[in-house]
Amino acid sequence: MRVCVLGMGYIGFPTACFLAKAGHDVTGVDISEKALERIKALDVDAEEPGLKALAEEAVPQMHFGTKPVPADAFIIAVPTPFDKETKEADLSYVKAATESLLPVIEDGNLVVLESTSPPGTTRDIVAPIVREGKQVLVAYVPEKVIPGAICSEMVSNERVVGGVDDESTEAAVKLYESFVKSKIHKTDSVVAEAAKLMENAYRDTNIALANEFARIAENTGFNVWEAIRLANTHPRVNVHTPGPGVGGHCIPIDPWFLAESGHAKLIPVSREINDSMPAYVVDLVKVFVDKGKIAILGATYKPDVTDARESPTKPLADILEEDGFEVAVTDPHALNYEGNLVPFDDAVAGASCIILVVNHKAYAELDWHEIAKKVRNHFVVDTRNFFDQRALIGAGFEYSVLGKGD
Ligand code: SAJ
Repeated sequence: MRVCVLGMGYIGFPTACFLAKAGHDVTGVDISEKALERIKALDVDAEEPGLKALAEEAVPQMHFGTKPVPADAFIIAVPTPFDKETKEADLSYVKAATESLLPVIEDGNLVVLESTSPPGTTRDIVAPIVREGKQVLVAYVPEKVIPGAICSEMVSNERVVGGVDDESTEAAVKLYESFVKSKIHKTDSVVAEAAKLMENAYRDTNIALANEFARIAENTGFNVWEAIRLANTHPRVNVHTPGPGVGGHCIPIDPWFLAESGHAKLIPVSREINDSMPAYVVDLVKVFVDKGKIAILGATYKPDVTDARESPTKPLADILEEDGFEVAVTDPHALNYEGNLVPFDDAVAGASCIILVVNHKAYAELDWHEIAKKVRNHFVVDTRNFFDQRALIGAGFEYSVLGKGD
């Protein structure tokens, strides 16, 4: 089958590669020439497990261009940013990508939207554009992969396929069956869109609950980590993990696409709780010091990835600076952090307090005796319950752990 994938980002590119590996004739389309040049040069995220090898195998078999070419199936995997003012999805990329198909689309073609979108987008926005005077099949197939395991999850995760009609669903299932090795669930496009958003809203509200438990624990005098561990031994309980806030370009944003309906109460409150965590971490720092230099370890939105989008590190650094602290942020992996990054040794030199924001594997091996010689004051705030407390105490540090009130 000839497949044209629009958007060579973190979903579109590996999807195109897997389709090419499955034997399809694939064209990768992106409006950015630069992005295409990087892909053709196999300059892909080397820290994403398996991506480089996948690219090496698939890219030589693929075609690339800045405009769609005639194909049997089109997959749209472009960003759906979020308007921070209105808290609504910005569908301009989805609309532009859909409209860019008009010069090449033909009767019998399949158009699949993968971009995370508010319920109704495929039926009410994508389908009317491509079906104008044409018999086109249209479906929504949400992406499910987690950064850090994109290449394995793209093949092994169960998928939901929702057509705007049954014929569209069947056509999309056939396409995805060619590379997905797991169960494919059939539904309609609106249910598929809603289910995707519910997955991330579930995670966000659950993390908000964990963060609320952490605050209760600190003020009541118990250890939330131990309490969550024990609560989760119940067969029907899965409390998530507290932390300094929720980052990434999915979980802090997608829940708003459901709240757009105007019928959400819990979702906005959960967002507010999670967004308030950086300020809460600043309060933990102030128990130790009220001025001086603060070293922040970690700028990415989660451990051992390069992506720093929406990471809680930036708001945390901003609040500390507004409060008169000097801030130095360090990270061994971050590629797109909005602020300044410095090497680890520079960050801790002269620091009055060290905050762990991201529990990168590299931070498990820190030599606290060496760090103790470089800092000004021996204080640590661990927001991930990650550090070996005996090592910290042994090196003369005082520390607090978010959620440990015992
Ligand atoms: N976090 C916590 N506590 C937890 C779990 C996560 O504070 O217990 C924080 C992390 O530190 C991070 C943020 O939440 O800052 C988000 O991380 P994540 O690992 O939960 O999720 P993402 O954004 O990397 O990927 C999610 C995934 N969705 C679900 O697990 C339901 C992924 O499968 C989706 O494809 C992706 O969103 C997406 O693109 O929608």
